[in-house]
Parts: sequence; C-alpha cells; structure tokens
Amino acid sequence: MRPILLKPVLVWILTLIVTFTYAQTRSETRYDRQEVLITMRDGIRLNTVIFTPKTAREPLPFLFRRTPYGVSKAPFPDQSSYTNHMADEGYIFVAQDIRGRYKSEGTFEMQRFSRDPANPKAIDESTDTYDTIEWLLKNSPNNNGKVGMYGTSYDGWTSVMGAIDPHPALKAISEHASPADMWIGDDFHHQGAFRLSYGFEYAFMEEAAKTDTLFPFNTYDTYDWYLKLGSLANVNKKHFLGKLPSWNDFAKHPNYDQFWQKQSLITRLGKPKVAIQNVAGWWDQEDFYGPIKAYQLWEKGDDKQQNHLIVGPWNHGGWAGGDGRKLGNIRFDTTTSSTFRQYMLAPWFSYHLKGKGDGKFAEVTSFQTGSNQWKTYTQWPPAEAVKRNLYFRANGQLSFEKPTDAAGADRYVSDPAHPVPYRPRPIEETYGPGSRWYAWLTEDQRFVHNRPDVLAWQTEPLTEDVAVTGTLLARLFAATTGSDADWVVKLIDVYPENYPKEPKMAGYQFMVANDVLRGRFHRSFEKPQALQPNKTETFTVDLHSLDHVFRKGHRIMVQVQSTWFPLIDRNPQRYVPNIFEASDADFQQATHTIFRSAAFPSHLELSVLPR
Ligand code: PG9
Repeated sequence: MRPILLKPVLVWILTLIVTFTYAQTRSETRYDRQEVLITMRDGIRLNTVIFTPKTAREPLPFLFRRTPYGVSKAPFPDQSSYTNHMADEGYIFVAQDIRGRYKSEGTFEMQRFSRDPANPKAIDESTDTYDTIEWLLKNSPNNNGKVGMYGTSYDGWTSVMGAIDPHPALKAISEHASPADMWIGDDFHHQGAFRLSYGFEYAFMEEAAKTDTLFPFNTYDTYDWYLKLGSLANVNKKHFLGKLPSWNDFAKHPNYDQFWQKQSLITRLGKPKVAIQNVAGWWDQEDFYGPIKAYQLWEKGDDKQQNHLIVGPWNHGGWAGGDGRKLGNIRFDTTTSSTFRQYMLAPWFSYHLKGKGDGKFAEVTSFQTGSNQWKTYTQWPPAEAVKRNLYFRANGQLSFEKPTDAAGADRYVSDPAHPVPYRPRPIEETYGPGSRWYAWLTEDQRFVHNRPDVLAWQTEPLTEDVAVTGTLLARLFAATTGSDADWVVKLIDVYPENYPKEPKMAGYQFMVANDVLRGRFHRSFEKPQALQPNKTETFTVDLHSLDHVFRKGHRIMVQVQSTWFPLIDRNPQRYVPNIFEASDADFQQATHTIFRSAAFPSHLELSVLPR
C-alpha cells in the first residue's frame, strides 16, 4: 500500500474502532443482559435472553419474540434497526429459542400442531408462550404486567400461536409474514405445487442439526444439481435417508389432507383475543399469502375492531431493516420500511402496552406501488374496486374486450428435461453465499420472454392509469396432451421503451403478481385427478392480492409457463398418484394449449379501482 494512503486508512480504522466501542458501551450501559433457562409445565427448559433497560423511570412492558433461529447472538435492541424505535421508548426485550432449537431442551417440530384440549398435560407453542410470560411477570422486576409479541416469518407464526390461547398479560402482537397455510400458499407448496428448493433446503437447515445448517451442494448453480437429482424419490434414497421429519411429511402428504389442514391457520384462528397487526410484503418470496390470509381469518370474528393489516413493497423481512426506498431494481420514491417501523410498529405497541397515543390505527394500510403512495382502506379487498376481465387475444394481445372468435388458441411444448429457470442462473443456494433469492420476485422477466415454452400476451401502451387493487386470479381454459400439468401465471408491468425517469428501466418486465396451480388439483385440493389428454378444462390460478397502478404508457403483460425450476418441482406430466414416488421414466414432454376463443376465453379477473 502506498504511504500516502496509509493515513486516511488508519483514521478510518480508528473511527471504526471508536464507533464500535461506543455503540457497545452505550448498549451495555443501557441494558442488563441475562440468559436464563425457563422451565415449562412439562419440565422442558427453554433458553431465553432478557434485555432490561438499566435506567427505567417507570415499570416497563415486555416485547417478546420466539424463534427457531437462535437467540444467544441477538443484538442489543437499540442496535437492531428492527427494534431501535421501540428501544428508545423503553421495553424489556425478551427472545427465546423454541423447543429443540439451539440452547433449548426438548424436540423441535416444524410448526407444531395445536395440542389436544382434552389432554391437560399436552404442550404446544401456545403453552410455551403462556408459561414463559407467567415466569417473566414473576421474575423480571419492574415490569408493568403487559406483554407484546412480534417477529418475522417463523417468529411471526410463534406470535400468532401465542395469541390463539393467550396469557391474560399478552395484549398485542405484530406478526410479520406468518405463514398461514404451507400447502396452499406459503413456504412449502403453492396450490399443490411443491416448492422444491425451499422445502428441501429448509428441511435440511432446521432438521439436520439443532442449529441452522446449509446443505452441502456440490455445484454453485443449484439448477444443475436439482435437475441431476431426477425423481424426488432420490432425495431420501441418496441424501436424507429418511431422517428429516419434514421431508418425510412432504413425501407422505402430497395432497391437501388432514395433516396440512391441521397445521393451517384456517383451522386454528377464530375470534381475535388480543390486538393484532398483520404485516405483509408485496414481494415476499416466502410467506406473502400467510399474513393476508391470517388477517382475513381473524377479520371474520373481529367484533372489537382489533385486527389490522399493513402491506408494503417489501421482500421477506424487508420491513425489519433499511429504509425501503427500493427493492432489487424497483424504486419506490420514498422510504417505506423505516416509515413502517417508526410510524406504524412503534406506535402500535406504545398504545397497547403503554397507553400512549390515540389508538387510531387504519383498518388496512397499503403501499400502492406504481403511484408509490401509502393508502388506507376500510377493508381488504376494498369494496370500491370493481371486477374487470383482461382477455388473452390473438397475436399475443391482451385486452379488456372479450374475444368473439369461434376458435383461437396458443400452444407450447413443456419439457421437464429442460425446465424454465425461475430466476436468472446461477441459482445460488437459497440462503447460501451470494444468493439472489431475496429479491428474485422483482427480476426483469425478459430473461425468459420469448422462450418457446413461455407464452406472453400484452396490451397496447395504456392510455390512462389502471389501479389494480384487491384480489385477482387467472382463469385458464387449457388442455394438455399429457395427463397432468402445472400452470404458472405471471402478471407483469412492462415499462415504456422510452423511460427518461430511469433509462435503464426502459422495457423492464416487472412481475407484480404470480402463482402456480398443479393441474391435478383443479377440481379439488383434497382429491387430485388425472387430466384427460386433450380435453379442455378450466384452471383457476389464484393470484391473491395486489395494489399496483399500471401507469399510462406502460403495458400490462401476462406470461404463462409450466415449469419454474427449481422453485417448483417438475410435474412429470404423466399422472402418478404421488409425484414424490414418480420414477424418472414418468417424466415426459407434453404440448399445452391455452384457448382464447369466445367459448373458452382465458383471462385474468382483476379488481380495478374506479378513477
Ligand atoms: N420462511 C421461513 C419459515 C417460516 C415458517 C416455517 C418454515 C419456514 C422463515 O423465514 O422463518
């Protein structure tokens, strides 16, 4: 290094050391940190970290988080952007390893079922929450007798579990991306299609050891690895050897049976018993379905107006850090995540646990993308939105006008041996080094546009803004030469070719909604059926919710494809009762036809806000 550079570098290193030491001292003087084992009703002890402010002038409430991801290294609350606003207001922060994870005793069960109420000795995540709160109230001095729970994803789900059968001291939760149903729309399946890369890697990460462990792939591009794996039967034969309970459950329960229904929030949530803030991200690559579904389920019994929904332009966990001005290549013109933490999350707990503020929380708060503005609604989906169909037409056109043609169809060959990658390769291990998993939903879809096995239809440039706000779905009239098929539908905002605001975004294909349906489940999620070759059927692909303005000059595009690999396992396209047991010989090419005629008008059903 040249000596001239040495001085600034030394100054920089010194500044870093001073800042770090100052931050450490600041926290160490602000908090007492205690790590204790708390005994549950069945004698199992759970490792718990308690941060107590040293200089509290009044009794403080608890903010409690329960997690499978390890708490011993949890940052001081004022050093984590997730909690620093709340830290400034004064809480006792508590974080706990759930059963069987990290330093807690007992056995880990992936999303443990709720206990049998007839068995007074039974335990579940709800009783563990209850027992811990009971202990905290008695053993943590200077508390005000009130508890709030919060957390992202698994930790959001444990907050929901705490709220099902709550300790009376639990007053409010803020659940962020809690999964609601692992078969219908969250981490492990979407509408029956198995989320291979996530299911495989997460089962290994949580169940191969007591602490998080990455699967040792021998290729950087996991696309290759999963393709070479062949049939899913090879997973247990060659890798997991029947030792991972979650993988065994995936393989044993390919349909929406009792197992998934019992695990789902659909069968667990009733009337809200505490105040509930549900938080979702529009581009959450893991659990977008969950928090909106949880809101809708609780809403049915919400006679005290305790249940609320917030959706922002975030990926999984995007609300917890950064300022949220952008995600991947997409800019939102303003801060979103820091706005949430300061003006929605901190006031929520401040009101419910400290009695501060007016307690006026909007029923639904949404960051509407495209217009890039925060909006509030009195319900979700908003009642003012009207249904409008957008039809697939000849020559790759998409139009609000229904086709009148007697015949009309587009075709493609889907080949499980050459599946369409779900994001640009290399597809790094989900949570591995350099992974681009986190913002993949915002990737420019031109990377697959014009592949022969990806069909596209698009509108002319819009002459006025179109605000799609509410629920939406795709209705495909389609047939296959095989006896099963997956249908992936992607709704895309195509930026204008001339885009002076941000020239590199010209022509960008920004996916604003998407999902997949495994064809065999088109009549019933519980009882799959083989498709009859060449018979036209109706396939309804739920695209869930959206709040996005397609701006004047942009186009609306739909893409349809039948592989999305290795996000989704490959459908053999020859019906076998359980795809986890398919043989390599069952995988076959098939030609799929999407109809766009008067009798079979494939379309999207959108909710559009009147202008
Ligand atoms: N998406 C993760 C998860 C939650 C619940 C069950 C399984 C996986 C997570 O981020 O915690």
